[in-house]
Amino acid sequence: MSGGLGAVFRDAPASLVRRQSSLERRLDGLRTAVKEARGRLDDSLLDEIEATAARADGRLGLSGRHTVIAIAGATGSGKSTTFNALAGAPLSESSAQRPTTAVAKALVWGEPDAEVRDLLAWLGVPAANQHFRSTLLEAPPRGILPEGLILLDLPDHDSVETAHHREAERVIQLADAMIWVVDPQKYADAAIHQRFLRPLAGHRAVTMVVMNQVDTVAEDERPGLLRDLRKVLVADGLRDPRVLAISARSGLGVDDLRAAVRRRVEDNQHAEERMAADIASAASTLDRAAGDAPHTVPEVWVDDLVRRVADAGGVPGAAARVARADRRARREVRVGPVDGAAVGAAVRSFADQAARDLTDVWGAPVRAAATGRLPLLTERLDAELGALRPASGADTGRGILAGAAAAVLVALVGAGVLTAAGQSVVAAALAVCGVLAGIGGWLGVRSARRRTAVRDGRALTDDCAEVIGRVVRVQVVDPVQAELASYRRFRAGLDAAHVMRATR
Ligand SMILES: Nc1nc2c(ncn2[C@@H]2O[C@H](COP(=O)(O)OP(=O)(O)OP(=O)(O)O)[C@@H](O)[C@H]2O)c(=O)[nH]1
Ligand SMILES: [Mg+2]
Repeated sequence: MSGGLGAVFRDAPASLVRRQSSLERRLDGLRTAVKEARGRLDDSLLDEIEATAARADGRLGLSGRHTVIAIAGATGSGKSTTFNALAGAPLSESSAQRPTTAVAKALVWGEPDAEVRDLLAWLGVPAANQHFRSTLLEAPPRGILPEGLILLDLPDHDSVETAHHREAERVIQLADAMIWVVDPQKYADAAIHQRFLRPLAGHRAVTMVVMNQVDTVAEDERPGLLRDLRKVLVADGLRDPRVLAISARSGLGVDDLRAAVRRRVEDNQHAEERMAADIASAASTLDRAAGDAPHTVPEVWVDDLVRRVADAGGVPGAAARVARADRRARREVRVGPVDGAAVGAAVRSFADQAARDLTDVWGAPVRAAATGRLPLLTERLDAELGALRPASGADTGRGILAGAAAAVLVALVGAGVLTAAGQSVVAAALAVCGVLAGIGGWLGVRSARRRTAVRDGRALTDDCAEVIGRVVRVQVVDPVQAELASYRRFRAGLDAAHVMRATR
């Protein structure tokens, strides 16, 4: 967390709400992402993330002067004994019977004002389980714990009592920071690692791990034990885990734990850090669930789709027939009907491109957007392409033909006159010129007609491309673009939710 925010935190009034505008922006981003993901990603996943956002929202509106630290762990690890040792008073029943603690207990190092009562109510700690330093019968020295600490003793997360798990899990989600208590026998048990420490690996800043009951282990075995615990925590994904060894029963290491708690409470950033870690983890979950998508459909993909649909409609063949046909026959050339299977294949490969880097869940609506109107697409294509009539351009050869005919006529008449005048050699030459003019004219006419036919063929190709482009845009590309626009808003939301990651 940035130093700036930390400074603001210390100087500001009690409520977190106004100071945490950056967290609020991140929360807004997360909510936007969830909104866009509705109907696309799994509902239960989105519900969970909404609940995370709601919890952060709830905490933001409550006391920023207090830091809630929950003591969590397996049954019998010594949570209640640790709680009592920290408090310097036997507040929570600890026992050899398992499990003992059923409902969270709170010790507040401060006055029972309205603000703290609101926070305790939000945490769901019943009034009977709320203890305040000033109201303890044997008030311990004021300075043993930091002002503003709310220490919670939780039920276990692993006993036969499911009500205990639920209570522990509920409060673990709300606390600003956690002290995980493990013991030398059960510290490697799967439950705590799989269900809590691994999913909370991103919450390192608000996680302390305590190896309790070290009095039961020979002194020379303790370093090896702690090394092994650290190894297990690293395997959980916790970077450079900090581990404290204590004996809550004998008091060994309890002062160190108190000092660690004091540093964290005086730092006064745990509420923010917890929320930031929750938001970052939720955003990463959404990230993984969605995958990546292009922000828009590139035009080359559309061009490619249009080309493939044109092939499926037999457009190149029709254009070639027009280019070969005479003027009357050109009018008879028809385009389509399209080959539905080939159109389907073209649309599917277009969809595959758009959904290539998305996960299956988010890819499915993108694909559905592309293929959802296939029957309508072929119907529209058949109707519009079928209605197209190839142009049959006027023969530009007419002028040439008239000119050539006039030249032949003049040559022949001239040749006749010259023959009559006894100029037979010149007359023959003129006649040859006339014949050549005739041949030239005929060739000119032929090539002009061919050019017109080729141009009409190209015009047909263009007309078809225009029709196909328009129909394909409405029936395929636009629905995909709408999906991608939603993805864009989702991504922007995630980016906003992630925004402080770089500074952490
Ligand atoms: N030897 C030894 N025993 C301890 C220590 N801490 C706790 N115990 C004992 O372990 C047993 C369980 O302690 P609790 O504090 O009740 O354990 P807990 O984690 O609160 O258990 P639940 O409330 O059932 O979840 C008790 O008999 C304690 O006296 C310790 O540091 N050393
Ligand atoms: Mg207990």
